[in-house]
Amino acid sequence: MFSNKNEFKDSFLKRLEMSYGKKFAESTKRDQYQTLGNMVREHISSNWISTNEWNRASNNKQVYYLSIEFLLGRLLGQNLLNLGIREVVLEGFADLGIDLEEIEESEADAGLGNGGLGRLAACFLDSLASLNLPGHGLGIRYKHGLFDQKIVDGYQVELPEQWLRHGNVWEVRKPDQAIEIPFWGKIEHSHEDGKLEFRHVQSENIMAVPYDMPVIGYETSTVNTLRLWNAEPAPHPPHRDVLAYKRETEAVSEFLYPDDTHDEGKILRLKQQYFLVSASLQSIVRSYLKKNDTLHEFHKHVAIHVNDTHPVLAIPELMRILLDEEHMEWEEAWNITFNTISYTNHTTLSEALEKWPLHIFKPLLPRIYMIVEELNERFCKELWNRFPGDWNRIENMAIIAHGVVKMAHLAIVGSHSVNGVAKIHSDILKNREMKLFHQIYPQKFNNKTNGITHRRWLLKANPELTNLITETIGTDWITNPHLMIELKRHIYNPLLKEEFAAVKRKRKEILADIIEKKTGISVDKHSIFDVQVKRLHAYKRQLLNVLHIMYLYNRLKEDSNFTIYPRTFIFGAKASPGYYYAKKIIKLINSLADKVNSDPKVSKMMKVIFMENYRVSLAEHIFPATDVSEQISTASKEASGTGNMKFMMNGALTMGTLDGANIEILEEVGKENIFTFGLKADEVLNYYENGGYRSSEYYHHDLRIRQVVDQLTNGFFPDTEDEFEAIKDSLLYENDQYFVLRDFASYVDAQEQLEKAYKNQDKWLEKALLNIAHSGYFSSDRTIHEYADGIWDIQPIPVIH
Ligand code: KOT
Repeated sequence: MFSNKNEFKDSFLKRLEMSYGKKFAESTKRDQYQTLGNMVREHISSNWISTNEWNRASNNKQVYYLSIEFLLGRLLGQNLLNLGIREVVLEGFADLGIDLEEIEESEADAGLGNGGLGRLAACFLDSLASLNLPGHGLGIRYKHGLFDQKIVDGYQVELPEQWLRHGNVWEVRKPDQAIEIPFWGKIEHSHEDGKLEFRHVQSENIMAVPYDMPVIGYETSTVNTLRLWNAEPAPHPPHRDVLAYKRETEAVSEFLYPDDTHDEGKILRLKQQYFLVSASLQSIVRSYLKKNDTLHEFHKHVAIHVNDTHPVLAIPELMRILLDEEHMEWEEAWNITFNTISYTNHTTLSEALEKWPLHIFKPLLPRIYMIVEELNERFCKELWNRFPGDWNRIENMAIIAHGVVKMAHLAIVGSHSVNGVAKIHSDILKNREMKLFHQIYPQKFNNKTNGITHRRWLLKANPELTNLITETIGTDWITNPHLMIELKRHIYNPLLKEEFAAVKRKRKEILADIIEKKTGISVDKHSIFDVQVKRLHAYKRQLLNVLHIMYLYNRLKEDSNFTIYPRTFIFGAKASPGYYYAKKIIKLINSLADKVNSDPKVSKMMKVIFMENYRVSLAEHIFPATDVSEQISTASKEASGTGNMKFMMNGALTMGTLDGANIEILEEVGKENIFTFGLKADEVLNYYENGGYRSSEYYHHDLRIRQVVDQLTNGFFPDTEDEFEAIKDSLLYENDQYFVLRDFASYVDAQEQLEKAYKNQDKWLEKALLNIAHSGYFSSDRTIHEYADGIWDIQPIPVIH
């Protein structure tokens, strides 16, 4: 079907006509997309079946990655690339006058995630399959992914996202494998043969129907599975308003909660979590019991990973299955459970820590609550034996305390591995946030620095740079990304520098065209493209970037001798709909853009662009075109960051604080090849502990700061006098919790250094190439190898021929 372009064309045209009953000339882009998608699915079906068959037949250990989010983006282009058939399709389409890129771009993003956590899960799936590892994703098939963002008058407006509007060619519904999940009701117990038996009665059940999506490895025959659960009414609805029951049931997989690093605490969210967990565990156990008689050795053949605490009910759910359905003793069930489960922590922000009030938890999940209660009692007893009389410690470590279930405590106690996502983050977990747990379980704690799949973020997003690397060092790096380091020998080669500059220029032109099309603003293609794209959050400090731009504006207006190297400041960010401050910052960026871009003099030297609806597919155009990557979070707050790695891999230089994985980027490239500034993590944490920071001092003593802070409310932004008062208040009256003013001067200095460095283009190109050379370490292939060896103990499956 895809072995040469003529064969491809024939079969494409036949299929198109057969499916749509029309001639090619009458077909729409959607018909063409759909036809190609179906052909690809058919093409991989035998490998998908054989991967499943192998997994069923062999005794190989399997890993299941449970995540409330999978931020996949578009799939057609990546699938064609991984299958090695993109060229054939491109050529065949060219003959037919079809632009493949246009067809690819007609696909909706699968945006089932908020940001870093969900995108990490997607990168991990790609690495698992590409490394032939038996690893599968389990998530929720949200009808609406993360909202679409529109900017109206500078404000964010949220619209429901509709990725399933035209169907989803990649999914296969499996109604025969549906699973029933009980909520509410009560637990009855009886004694059978001297053993306690529990029965969940009067429950309201929800059906979880699986939709399987193939996860296609890069140039391998492995096709793993991402199973997304859809919530539907159960065959025997409860005796009440049937329509209301149907509505409430379907609501469970209707929307993704739009909160990044924030816990919403709503009952529907807890329903989603148990829905995902129970469906997944029941289905894993069911398939395990098809080839094994008992679950006594379950943990030797199955690893279950929970992506943050959202799926942590996997612990009591597995206990429930082992106790109530398999009739195991507590001790054995517990041994199997914590040896099966491993947990990743993604943040230390207190507002993200999940705590479920008992008045919500207990009635919704009565049996699960009983198990958590028992777990808590046993754990507290253990603590009591080890630290007799230390009430304070027990209170601080308990799973249930002060009327809430602490999900992170449940996760640590019930798993054999707890990992952070960058060295500094794992250290903060061990030495500060989870210190008490580290004391009793030192062997559980470990670090797995995040990574990104170079197949999407380099091969797919930046084919021009991919070709250049291959021309320089051959092709081995593609399957062994750590070999990108071989590029280091060539960074002084003038020809390579020139060619890299040409690639960057081309990608900047492409982005400039997109910007012009979307915003009507024409940007200088020769300016520095300075980019901050990520969720809007106070700790990520988009505000620091804004204040620096305002400062440059002021200098340009006030001092005719002051000049800057032309720069285009690009922002992209979604704010959680209920996050008042974050939405104000979006308005502020847009007001600043209006002010700067409409100034005849200043706009010759700089532009400010806010790109609407930042998402995976837009990111693929942004990373390759960037010169400067803004990673300016308050030190200690960004657990890792992964955008920093995507920029680096595409030859941008980082402007960053010593936070998250920025520190490891610095360790890789050396301090000449990155720009760092600001407080260090321990300085920030000491301020939090001991006080001593007064933002007003910085406001009063630094005229540059006073001017920009005053401009937030003094009419500098026309017609917005009251608009930004809350931002000013956060800086002055709330004592600037994220140290924006404290780091301002240091940021301005670092930006001056950066500008100086950019002016020396020749050196800059060397630095950019060196960053690329060192980015292989940040491939998620390295990360997944570390998980496979250090946590899951899984082996690659043989490649099927
Ligand atoms: C927390 C609660 C709800 C939704 C998302 C989160 C979340 C997201 N917690 N951490 N993250 C980010 O995870 C990324 C992947 O590990 C990190 O790179 C990033 O620093 C975290 O903020």
